[in-house]
Amino acid sequence: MSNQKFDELRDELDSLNLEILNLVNKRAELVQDIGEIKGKQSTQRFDPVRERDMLDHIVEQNDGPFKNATVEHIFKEIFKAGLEVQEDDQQKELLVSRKRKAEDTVVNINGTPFGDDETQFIFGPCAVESYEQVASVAEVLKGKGLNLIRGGAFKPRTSPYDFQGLGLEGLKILKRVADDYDMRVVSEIVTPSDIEVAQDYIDVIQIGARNMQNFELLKAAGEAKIPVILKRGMAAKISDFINAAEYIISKGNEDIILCERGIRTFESATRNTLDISAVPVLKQETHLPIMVDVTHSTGRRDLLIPTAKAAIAVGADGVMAEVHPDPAVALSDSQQQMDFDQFEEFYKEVANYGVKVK
Ligand SMILES: [Mn+2]
Repeated sequence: MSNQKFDELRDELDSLNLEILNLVNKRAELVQDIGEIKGKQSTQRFDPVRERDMLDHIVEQNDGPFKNATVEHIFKEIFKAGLEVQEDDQQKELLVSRKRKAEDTVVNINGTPFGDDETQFIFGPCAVESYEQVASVAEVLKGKGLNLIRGGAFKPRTSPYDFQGLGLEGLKILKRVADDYDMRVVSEIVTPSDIEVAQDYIDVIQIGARNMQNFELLKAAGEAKIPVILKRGMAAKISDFINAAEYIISKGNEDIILCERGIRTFESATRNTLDISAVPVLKQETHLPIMVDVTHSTGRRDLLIPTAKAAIAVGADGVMAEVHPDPAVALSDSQQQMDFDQFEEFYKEVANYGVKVK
């Protein structure tokens, strides 16, 4: 073969490559158009029957030299890349995403803004045990000018034999405390059908870590008229967490606060591993306010102050911690709740810690 012929063949190859590139991108554009139409009709994007038909049709026309299996393989990769383009587009479209809304969402909890320049705190006992118990905590918090209080009425516990909470009775106690002390109450709801009635008693619905992917509960919370604190599941990736929030917002409720509460890792020095970098990641990816639960992430009283400071330093909009008048006799999480003296010390250290990093 002459050198000239060799060069010609190479040139031809180069221009074929560009032709294929053009065609592949043209195909991707078509797939995007189809994806958009499908998105509007909310049809499933991946259609295996359609893909099989396309592959069969291509293989029928194959005259070689590639074997049918090779042709199938090549086209499967092209199809896959097309689907990925659709998914990227879909990602951009998430209602919770920064791409969709650049400015920070500030959640209004009955007059208390969450997500603006001020760091918010949510303290309170793990579980509602009695009016007197919650009221004594409210008294201390109110003395500090704090407006938000938490308390569990429905307690999803690891063991079915552990204290399961007072249920509706607990919500009624919270309501009384809220009225008597002019505070806003946060409490976990675990059953979709309880969401509606809960709104008569509480100001913020909490969805706990164990329910982060309880999709029926998320949808019900999305139809609620009050804000939602969504806690990260203990084995949930940040993308799972974001999608869980999307379930809520997709039903119309935009008042969502994300709560990092530690994830399960091999480390056993702390109850969970506080994923502190989740805060700035979530800040970048979403427009929602983010808080950190230092009690459940560490499970250790001696780590509450440094982790709360870390949370504020890294850009969290709020911190949650458990406070109980007498943790030793608490019906749940007795090891990790603060008593009033410890709370005093905690709040003194943390209340004015640094400036919120935006
Ligand atoms: Mn607890």
